[in-house]
Amino acid sequence: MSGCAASAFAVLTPPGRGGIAVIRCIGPAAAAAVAQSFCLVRASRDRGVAGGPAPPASASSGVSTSELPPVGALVYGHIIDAEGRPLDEVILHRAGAEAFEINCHGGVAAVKAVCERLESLGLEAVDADRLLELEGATPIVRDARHMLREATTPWAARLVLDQLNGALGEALRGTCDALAAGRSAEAAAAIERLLERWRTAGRFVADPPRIVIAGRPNSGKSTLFNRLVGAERALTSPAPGTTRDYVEAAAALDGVPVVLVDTAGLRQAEEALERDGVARAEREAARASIVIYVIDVGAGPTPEDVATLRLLGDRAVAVMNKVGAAEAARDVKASAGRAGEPAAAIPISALTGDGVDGLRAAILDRLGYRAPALGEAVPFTAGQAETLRQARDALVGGNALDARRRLREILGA
Ligand SMILES: Nc1nc2c(ncn2[C@@H]2O[C@H](COP(=O)(O)OP(=O)(O)O)[C@@H](O)[C@H]2O)c(=O)[nH]1
Ligand SMILES: [Mg+2]
Repeated sequence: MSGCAASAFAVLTPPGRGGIAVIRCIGPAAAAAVAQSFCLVRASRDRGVAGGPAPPASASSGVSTSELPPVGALVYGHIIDAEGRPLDEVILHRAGAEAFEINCHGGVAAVKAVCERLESLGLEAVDADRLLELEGATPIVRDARHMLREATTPWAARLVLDQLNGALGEALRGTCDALAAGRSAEAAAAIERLLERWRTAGRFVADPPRIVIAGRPNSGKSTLFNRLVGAERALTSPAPGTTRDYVEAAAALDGVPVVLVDTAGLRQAEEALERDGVARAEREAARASIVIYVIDVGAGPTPEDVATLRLLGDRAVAVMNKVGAAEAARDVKASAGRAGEPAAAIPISALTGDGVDGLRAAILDRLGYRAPALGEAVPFTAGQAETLRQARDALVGGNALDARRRLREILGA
């Protein structure tokens, strides 16, 4: 950490109840505040994990800053109030000369007690993002840490971790150097490559695409939804029209986070009960990145199915559901016809899962996804992408200086 003027702390763990909460304290006043509120508890042989007698809860008076653990060390003790009474038992980690992490119990009351004590000793309470800012973290590091807290799949976490470890920063610095040396063509190609990585991968981390499953009642939408989500989430029934509303769930396709939406049939509602659901289905389809349109192979595509698929155009991925194992195993590419036509429908069985891997691949393909290589530079926020586009436009306009300024903005340089 490069020393920062303000002294502050933030709870790094999410709000609510948990086993452990981590409170990070930084700044020139952090050591004094931690020393005043911390009381070292000597390890006792009597006190196992099972909970032997607690060390005497007699009043104590904190430690001097010279008694604080060295950088990198962890010590066990208590956070104490102004009278020296224990507020919680903690593991104190000295993360840097002016950085401490208090690992206390994750209960709401324990966290509140420790935070109030730190505030009373002059440390400012801030949120985790602000704390990183105070510590002088670059915008990429701040965004990456934020995204790592939000990431819902290991794929997304790994992609962001690569950027936290410097992949994006290195690519941007290389591009800045190229611009400074007058190698504009090289820089333009590098910016294009980064924008391409945003479109094909990074944007899915920032904003998981919505995938709506539509089709006539009883075609197998809810069964497919459950299979793709990997859990029994939506209600399925042999009676048409069981899903009267829509259900959505966070899911992953080969690790790429998506939001799946199961709907009532997209069709002229005859039953009043289904009418609301159908209207919602139409609204949902309008908001979707992709619509998986399910056709029951037994019923075959109706004129209405054909019309709906035409309307959805490129956004539709048609599937022919309830096919036998032999048909589903056929190469997806073997089916002829234009995208969005029933003839191009991907044969699957939502019930057995046959053909569903092919469907996953087809969806990712339609979304324009391409798996990034390990350690590859990938912009992962809409803000980074926007600034890259501005840099590209500046370069197209012959303003290399402005382009470089934009790139340095992402770097925080
Ligand atoms: N044989 C067979 N039946 C299926 C398949 N997919 C769904 N079904 C059945 O079709 C019926 C309707 O399914 P459901 O998912 O509720 O359809 P929805 O109305 O479109 O949501 C249920 O009895 C399912 O078990 C499949 O691939 N093969
Ligand atoms: Mg249903």
